[in-house]
Amino acid sequence: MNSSAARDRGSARVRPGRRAALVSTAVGTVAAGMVLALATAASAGTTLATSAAEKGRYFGTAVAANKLSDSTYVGILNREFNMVTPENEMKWDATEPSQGQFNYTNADRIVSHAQANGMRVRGHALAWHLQQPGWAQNLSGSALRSAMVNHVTQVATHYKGKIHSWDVVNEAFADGGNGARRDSNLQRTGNDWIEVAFRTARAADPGAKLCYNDYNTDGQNAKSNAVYAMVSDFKARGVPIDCVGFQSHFNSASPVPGDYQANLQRFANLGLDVQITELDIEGSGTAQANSYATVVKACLAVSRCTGISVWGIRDTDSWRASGTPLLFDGNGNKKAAYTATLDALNGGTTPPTSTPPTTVPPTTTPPTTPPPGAGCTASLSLQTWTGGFVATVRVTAGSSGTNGWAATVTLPSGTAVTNAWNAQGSGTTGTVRFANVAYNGRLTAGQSTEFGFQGAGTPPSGTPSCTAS
Ligand code: 9MR
Repeated sequence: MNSSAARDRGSARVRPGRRAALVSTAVGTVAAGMVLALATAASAGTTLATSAAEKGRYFGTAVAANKLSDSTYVGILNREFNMVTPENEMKWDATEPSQGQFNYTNADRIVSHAQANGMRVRGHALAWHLQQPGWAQNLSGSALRSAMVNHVTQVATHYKGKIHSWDVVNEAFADGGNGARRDSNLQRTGNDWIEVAFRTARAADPGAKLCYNDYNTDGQNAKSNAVYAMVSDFKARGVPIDCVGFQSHFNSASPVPGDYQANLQRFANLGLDVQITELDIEGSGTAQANSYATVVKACLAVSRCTGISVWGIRDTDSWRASGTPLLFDGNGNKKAAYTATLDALNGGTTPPTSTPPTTVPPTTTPPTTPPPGAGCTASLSLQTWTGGFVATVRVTAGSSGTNGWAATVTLPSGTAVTNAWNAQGSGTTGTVRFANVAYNGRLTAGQSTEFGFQGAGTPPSGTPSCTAS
């Protein structure tokens, strides 16, 4: 029995009802107004990843390594998501089954799949009271503290440069309204165990964002207030923390709180990112769809809410399968909740999936020189440490928008790119050209997207050049 299961006790299970049928728009006669509407909608994405990317967010899912041989599962994964969280494969019991003996086989499979398909990885989780190997459960005091530090160092080092965000510490606060830390073997090593884990993770992988992750912190309550106080203290004392994850496991007994957005915003106001990390909402039909839309809109309304991950792909993949809490049914079909999620990501303008009109717009000869303000611009921000850096490049479309773009960065002599995300790099040294990937090439006028890369050596300076197509 774990705390998650305990959390479920007493929650009324919503029986899966009949899913709302997906409504497809029939295109009949093609009126001029319809053509205009389609042209407007064309800037909206048609998958969760593309639509989220157009809003500068990622859209992710938990992935189980043993499902990577399921073609339906992988088909949806590759089409819809650009962030993956190993559901169990990076946990302590999986990665260090015997003390000092590390096994990355299943986690590496997920990371390889992500890298081969242009997705990023949320690491989950370095220090947690659950899913500890037996040998760790039996340790205490300084022996356990040393084992934890070694575990964080080894795992974060193994995945250095490959992780977008790490859940460094998971679920360290108690339920029950008094805002206390959860009692656990890790907590009993001393109250500073959390900051020690964060400092250790930063030293091992300075390029990863470091998150605190928890459940039942989605609205303002005693537990989220306690996390807020800890994070405020960490920021004040310079303990390295970059993000807070809100798991967002919802059901009828624990629905999306009315102050969800306000709670995300107050954490963002502390000067860190917020992420929705394990979203699932039990239910069906319109009610479930509306709840998903509420969550997406809340994230989009908080500029530092950088992404949303659902906790599985199909209902049958869920740890709470009987609650049908996900976006795809057991056959891999899109549910009403999917459509509502995509629609919310698109700001209410999901493009029609029906056949486009056959009317061909008049062709015009493109101008040989771009009009003023066309093209794109790029800006660079850096996170540096001795011997390396992470660069984030923001690409902004000019007045014509883009169908594709490329940003060029000139690296100092001796510096090399070791890893890039959300863009395809050509070369690793000297002048490196980063072109858009499938989901972020199309930008409307003034719209921005970000890509990043990690480098070894001296960081670049100056403004990257940008060309649009
Ligand atoms: O989805 C995970 C499930 O397969 C495991 O059996 C379970 C064991 O604790 O953990 C589940 O994932 C949890 C996540 O790691 C942390 N937040 C709560 C999730 C659901 O329990």
